[in-house]
Amino acid sequence: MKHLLAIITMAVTILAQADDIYREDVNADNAVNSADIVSIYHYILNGEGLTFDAADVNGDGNVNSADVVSIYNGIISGRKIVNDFKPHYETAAATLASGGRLRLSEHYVRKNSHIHATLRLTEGCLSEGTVTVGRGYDAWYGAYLQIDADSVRLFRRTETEEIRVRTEAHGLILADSLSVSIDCIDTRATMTLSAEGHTYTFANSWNGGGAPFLLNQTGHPLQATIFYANPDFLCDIWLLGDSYLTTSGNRWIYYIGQHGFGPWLADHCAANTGEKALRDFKAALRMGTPRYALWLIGINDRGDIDAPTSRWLAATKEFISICEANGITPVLQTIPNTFITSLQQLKTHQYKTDWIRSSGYRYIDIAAAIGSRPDGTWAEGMQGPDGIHPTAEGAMVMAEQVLKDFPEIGE
Ligand SMILES: [Ca+2]
Ligand SMILES: [Ca+2]
Repeated sequence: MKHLLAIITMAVTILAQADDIYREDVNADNAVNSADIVSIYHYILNGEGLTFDAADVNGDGNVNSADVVSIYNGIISGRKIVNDFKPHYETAAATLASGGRLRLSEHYVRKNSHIHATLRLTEGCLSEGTVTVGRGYDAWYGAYLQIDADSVRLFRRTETEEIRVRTEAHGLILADSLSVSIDCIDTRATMTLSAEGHTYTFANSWNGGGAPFLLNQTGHPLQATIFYANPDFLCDIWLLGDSYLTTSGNRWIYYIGQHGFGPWLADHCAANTGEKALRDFKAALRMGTPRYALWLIGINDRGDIDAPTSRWLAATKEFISICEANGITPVLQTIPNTFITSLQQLKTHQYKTDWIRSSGYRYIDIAAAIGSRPDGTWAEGMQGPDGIHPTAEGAMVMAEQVLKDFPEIGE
């Protein structure tokens, strides 16, 4: 409270620009000031006066001191988040029959993902069966927790199989209710089970993507809710891509991250194609609107014969028209030719790259940066052993090109 009074005493008032409404303006009076801090404290203490989405200023799915800090930072720095009046979360609730599932939108935004599920249990239901909560059930990159009366098991999915990563005894008494939270920051998640006023928490590496879900396999009907939120939906920059966006030392995103740049939203999965990326972009747009959307897509689409492949081109054109209809600046990326070592096969994307270079839209010239050649090889030292991904040196060169062609990522 002392802190609150200090802030109020400062009485800093910054009037919002006439045409922008900011998320920090939680009480919607067109000013971001101490009154917003008072409003949010009132909501935290009493649960009244604001809607949940208005109070969750930073969009992480919780209303707490971090949102107060967001308002405070907005007042002090003058940098505020323009409100697009979208719900920055998704939720579903139902009484699930045994075998029933709650499922939210499929996308592959991973970092900063927050999943929260609640269950009303019936006597003994978890002695005979399980509930499963996570992302991507039956999908590549799925990761989820399967819970019974005694234990919680963490699974992840590869392209073809389900792998049990670890099993923990949770030590909770699961009688009336259970809540499950999975909070993923970057590539690690903290998992929390709560029941009867006790909690069990553990952390593990986490690369889960796909639709958030809850599955009832208890043999009994259960009341359940699932909630997904991600503060990255409020970012100005969205990156739509494939395995090139993995955070490892031979990917350009790693070197951009090393500079401390960001924040951005990254929606990516390995082998992503134009059609899948477009579908996920549409799902993500229900929860936010960026200023820039980067279309880093094409290397997994079919190779070109005498024109850009039609499905990639159709998806790319639709991506551009969605951007234009929503006031988003599209930024494209040229596609390196590859020589897939395992198949001894050239895959050329030259017509895609030519189309991008002459499209009139902004683009990042990755293909030029790494010296992509017509035979699928790249300049000396740039191409990794699989012929598709870069070496660390190639990734660094790509990062430099990204900063040159899209300097906004460093601002
Ligand atoms: Ca206000
Ligand atoms: Ca929040």
